[in-house]
Parts: sequence; C-alpha cells; structure tokens
Amino acid sequence: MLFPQNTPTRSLVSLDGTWDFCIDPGRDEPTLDGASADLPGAEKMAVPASYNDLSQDAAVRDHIGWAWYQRWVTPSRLWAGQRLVLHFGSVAHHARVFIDGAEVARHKGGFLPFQVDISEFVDVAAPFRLAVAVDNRLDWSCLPCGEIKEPKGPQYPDGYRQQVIHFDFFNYAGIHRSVHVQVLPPVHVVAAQVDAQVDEQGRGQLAWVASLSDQAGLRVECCDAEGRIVASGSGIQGSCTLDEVHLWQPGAGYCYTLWLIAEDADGNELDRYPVRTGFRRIEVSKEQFLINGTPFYFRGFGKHEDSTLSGRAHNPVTLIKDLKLLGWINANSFRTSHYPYAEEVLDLCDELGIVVIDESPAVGLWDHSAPVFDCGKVGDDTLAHHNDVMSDLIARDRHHPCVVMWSVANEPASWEEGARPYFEAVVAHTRELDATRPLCCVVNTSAQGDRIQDLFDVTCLNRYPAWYSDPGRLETIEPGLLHDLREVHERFGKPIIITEYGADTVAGLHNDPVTMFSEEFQVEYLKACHRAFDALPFVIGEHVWNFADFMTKQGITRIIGNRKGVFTRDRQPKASAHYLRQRWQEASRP
Ligand code: GCB
Repeated sequence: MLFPQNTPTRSLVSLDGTWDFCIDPGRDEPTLDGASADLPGAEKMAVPASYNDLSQDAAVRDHIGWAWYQRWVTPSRLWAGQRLVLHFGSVAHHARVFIDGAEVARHKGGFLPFQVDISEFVDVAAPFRLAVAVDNRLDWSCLPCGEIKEPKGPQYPDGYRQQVIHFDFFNYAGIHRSVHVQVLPPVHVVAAQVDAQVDEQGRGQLAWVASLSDQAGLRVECCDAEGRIVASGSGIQGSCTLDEVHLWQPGAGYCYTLWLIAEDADGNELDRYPVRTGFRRIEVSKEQFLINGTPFYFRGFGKHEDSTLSGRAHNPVTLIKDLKLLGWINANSFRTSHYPYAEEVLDLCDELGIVVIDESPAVGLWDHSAPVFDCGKVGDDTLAHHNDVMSDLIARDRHHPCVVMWSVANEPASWEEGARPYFEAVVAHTRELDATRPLCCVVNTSAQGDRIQDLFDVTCLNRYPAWYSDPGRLETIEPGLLHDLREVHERFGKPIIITEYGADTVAGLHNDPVTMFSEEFQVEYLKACHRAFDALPFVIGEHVWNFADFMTKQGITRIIGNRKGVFTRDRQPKASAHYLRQRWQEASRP
C-alpha cells in the first residue's frame, strides 16, 4: 500500500472534517442500520479525532463496543474512468466500511493504514453514503491485547462489563488518521518496496520491488534532494547503483526520491509515484550502535500520540510542536511507544534527521494476576496477528531512513516459558521481512528473569528504581542500576538502551527536601539515573519516560493520566526539561 499523495497522475480528495456520529447500543454486533440509513440522534464528530474526549457524556468517553461514523461524498465528474481507492490512515481498533449499505472493507488493528478499491461501488454522477462502524474492544487475539470481563455482584448492574487492558494509556477509539479518496489512473502503481543500502566506501544501492494494477512497463528515476536525476532503471523489480551518496545522518536528514513511473508499450506515462528514502549504515557491536560508522548515543524519549481533545489522533499541530520541543531539548531520537505512529511523523523525522525506534502495537501481553503465554491467552491467534502486523508495519515504513530499529513489543511477559517460542516465531518472521535493521523487544525483566533477550540485537530495558520499588529512595538508584545493568550486559553481551525511566511529576508541585511527584524530585531522579548510565560504556542510550504527560485509564496511581512527562500534556516544560536540555547540549557522546 502506498501513502496517499498528489502526483502529476494522481489526485487526492480529503474526507477529513465533520462526520455524523453515534454510539451503537449493540453488545457484540452493531444493532443500528448505520450502513444505509441516517444515524438516529446523530451528533457531529471530528475526523480525524478520538471520539472519547469530544463528548460531554461519560458514557461516550467510556463506551465499549461499536460506534458509527457517516457522511455523504459527492464525486467529481473528473473521477469518471479513474480508479477510486478509499484510504484510512488508521481506525481504532476494528473497522467495517460501507458504501450505500454495501460492505466494502473490514480491518483489524488500530494503528496501521488500510485501503479498498471502491470504483465498482461508486456512481460518479451521484453522491454516496460512506459509513464506518468502529469497534474499540480488545481481546487476546489482537494488538494491543485486552480482555472483556463481566464482573458479578450487587454493585454491578445486569450485563455490566469492563474492558480490561494491561497497558498504561487510554484506550482511545475512532477514526484516528486522515481519510482520502485517491483518484488513480486505470493503470497505476499499487505497492512498492524500496530499500536503500550504502557500503563503507559510500556506494549506494537502491533496490525496488513494485506491483502494478495491470500489465505495463515500469521505469524508475532516482533524484537527489535537489531534484537532479542521479540514477535510473527499469523493471518491476530491480536495483541501481549510486557511486557516491550523500548520507542521511542524525541531525542532518538527506533524502533521495525514487520515482516509480508506469508506462505503456509506446513509452507514454501512465502513472508516477515518488518514494522518499535515504542512505545510512547501521551496525551493532557488543557495546555500540553505529550509524554510518560513528557510535550513536540515543538521547530522547518514549512518546505517545496523545493530546488534549484529539486524543490518539494524528494532529499536525501537536506534531510540529513536539518536533520543535525535541530540537529545543537537544534530543536526537524517540521510540514510537507503544504502536506505529502516523506516516506524516516519520516523513518529518526523515527530513530533520531524527532517529526513530519503530514499535509494533504489541503491548499488554502480560497480566499481573496470571500467566498469559503459558496458559494460552496469548496464543496462535495473537501470533498470527502479530506477524501480520509486523508485515504491514515493515511494508509501510521500510523506506524511512529515520527508522533504525524495529521494536517487536513492549514489556511482554518475557519471564514465562511460553514467551520463548512465541518470540522466536516473531523474530524469524521479522528478520525475513527486513534483514537490514536490528531488532529489539523492550522488556522490564532482570538478567535472571528473562527468557528472550538473546533473540535480539540491542537490549532495551525499562527501569523505575525508587519509583515502583523503594519509592522515593533516590539513594538506591545509582548503586541499584549499576548492579542491574552490569548483570544484564554480562548475560546478553549486547549494548543497552534504557528505553524508559522516569517519575510522575505534577507540574507546579514543589517540595524541598525533594519528595515524589514534585518537580525537584523528577530532576534529582533523572540525575541519579544519569550518574549510573554515564559510568557504563555499554549503555548506548537514554529515553526518558515520557516526553509529555498523557491520558490513561483511571486508577489510584494516575492523577488524570500519567504525569511522567518532561513536558505537560499541553507541552509546557517542567523543571526536568531545562535540566535535560542542558545535559544533552553538553553531551560529549554524539
Ligand atoms: C512502563 C510501560 C509504560 C508505562 C510506564 C509507567 O513500563 O512501558 O507504558 O506508562 O511503565 O509510567 O508506569
């Protein structure tokens, strides 16, 4: 699937804006005819947005099950004779799409795009009703994992149910990324896999595998960032060599564009689509992560796609502010915790030279009260879906030079025996898809407690000393981390990135001597962690948890969300942001 773009042969019609919306009372299946009739009692809803925070009704915010989106689309006469492909950037978590009552697509998974050719369903002379039914329920067969529980007792009304989730972010739902009709020429490029490799001498190789909607020729032209054609080739599959490439570097993104040009037998251009990519070399040794031969130290954050009002939706306003703040604080990287982010995010990271660890939505694969792999809750269905998601993720993101590593999961129950065969399968599948990037799985286990870390190239650890253990005991952080990280490195022999460490901090709360939840505590907390990291040469990165405060489910440890942000949810700096800005400016390591 190709990201929707306007090109000389393609045009895009945005369906973003306001749609009609209503909650469906159905328990398992939708009960309303939202596909072919007006929605009863419809309210207006923004697209893209999570629906949860746009209502004054807690029942909408906390809804479990189906909801309907609907709008009319007026085709243009210019669509006649073209292929019409309807594209959704993401819909959380399960979607059914209808045109004038006919179901045209189904999709499972809330963080990756899907599309469907709707040409046969559209009469370009008449408006059509577009409806999307969205189900936000999570079970053990999808990612993220969750389960629906039906607790019984006098306090629970009849039929009461809860969506139980084993992850720490609000289960936002809705149409989260843009919706487009792509108006494509009858013969067009359907998909393309583009890989850019560069050797130590600076010679680049650009390989492509494309598919077309019909028989045609394919020519490719590779342009540098200034638009000069620097290489060309032909064929559905092929490669071309560039004798000397301009490298993509952290902090200095440089991109090439591979134009895929479909042609008829006479050389007439039928379609033209650009894929942007870049050349950089990634290597991992026992103690280093090298980008273009230079050791790279990850300075940055685990993030979320999360903002007030929009919820989990892609929002260009928040994106731009976040990228500005990453620059301001001297960060060079982040992890797309805990799911793939919008493609627009990666495009800008390519351009700006921001290094990204691209994470799958495999989160919540654990339960504090019971095993999940060993008792089959996380089983063959989960694995099949996990592998599908890795295929879709890599198909979507493989051309991005900013993506330097795939993270296959966050904090699965990696201490269980059953985790091993499960992750052996995920790793084998993922390596087959992309042999050029290192793999990691972010864990919170100790050296002894883990059964899977040896399968990965970089050890990624989440650590909360003096927070979830020994709360407030700052003096335990440095000795504890030194011991713990040395043990882990001794056992697995891989470089270590601390992918999470942090402390909840209520902006504006002060206490001296320092106390948990105060701004002063967060600063002292980070300093203590840094003393340990700085003493260990095999620690190759520090990603603070979290970039900004974010919404979670309600709970006794969450004060309207998780407050471990270095920035507030509206992106204002806490004291820790100023401290980090200084530390990362002075960083002697690259
Ligand atoms: C973690 C999780 C992250 C949570 C964080 C916390 O280990 O990976 O999703 O938000 O801890 O703050 O508890």
